[in-house]
Amino acid sequence: MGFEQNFSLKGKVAWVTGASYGIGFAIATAYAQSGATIVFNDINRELVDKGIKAYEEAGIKAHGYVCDVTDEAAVNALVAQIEKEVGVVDILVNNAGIIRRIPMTEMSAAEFRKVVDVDLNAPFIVSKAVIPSMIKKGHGKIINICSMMSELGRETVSAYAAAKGGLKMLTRNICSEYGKYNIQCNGIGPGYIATPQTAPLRERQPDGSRHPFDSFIIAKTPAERWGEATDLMGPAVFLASDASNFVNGHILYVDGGILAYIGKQP
Ligand code: NAP
Ligand code: GCO
Repeated sequence: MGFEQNFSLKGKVAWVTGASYGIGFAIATAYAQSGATIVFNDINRELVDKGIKAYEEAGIKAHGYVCDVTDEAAVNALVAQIEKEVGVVDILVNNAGIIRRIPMTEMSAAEFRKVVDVDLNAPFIVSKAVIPSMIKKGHGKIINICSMMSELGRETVSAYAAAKGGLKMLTRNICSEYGKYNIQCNGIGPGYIATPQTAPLRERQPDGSRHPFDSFIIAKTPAERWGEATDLMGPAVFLASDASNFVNGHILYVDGGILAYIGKQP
């Protein structure tokens, strides 16, 4: 058996939250193509049905469930249902997330709390729900989808940056507390990726020119392009596979070099 088998996910159950489309969908697709059985959830039936259809079109039989990841009772019930209908979760990707771009002094406490609830509290809730069975099984992989904002701030994203910064430290703490049970918890920090979440930052201007933020990101990225969700597939498979069994508490930035670069001189 060649070394490449260390990257196989054959026989594993992988749950990617919020994976009807976008980054989660790309990661789940990579996992399926690496041999895993795919479980995903999204916040409503319409999105789940859309996701199931999209997976089918990609040749993947995915198990889709409606679940709001901020609802602890619903998450715990879903874990029991997944274990009964599919099997124990070997790989969890905390992907579901939201962003609200509002200047901090104009943001309500409720809006701030909502972002933190989805982007930080939910990864806690879902990880807490799957870890006991991972301990019993003797292994587990938890991958938290962090962000450039786990390291950097920018105007209007205070709640998101606070949550993603917290998610980096939650990742390190799960590593610290559960590494002895052969559970590896790592993060992926995507750069600026072309998904619906960043569509407002890439909209063409009325005169057909690039959005100013679009031009800014191109100047800040050595690769001189936005990332695609497919750019995350390889790193996600690596962190979910046996090839990364001694990698723990690490945030793998997949950003085309943004964090290493001062930016192109205007
Ligand atoms: P996206 O297009 O907004 O997809 C996020 C998914 O999560 C959507 O399906 C969304 O459903 C779902 N979701 C939101 N709240 C949920 C909840 N309470 N329960 C269950 N599902 C929920 O985002 P994306 O660009 O693919 O990003 C995925 C992850 O990567 C997020 O954590 C994001 O913060 C992170 N990220 C994105 C980028 C980027 O440039 N795109 C870069 C770094 C990190 P709805 O459609 O109903 O909202
Ligand atoms: C923003 C963007 C970013 C990306 C991503 C970068 O408004 O700055 O949405 O936050 O989503 O998190 O890594």
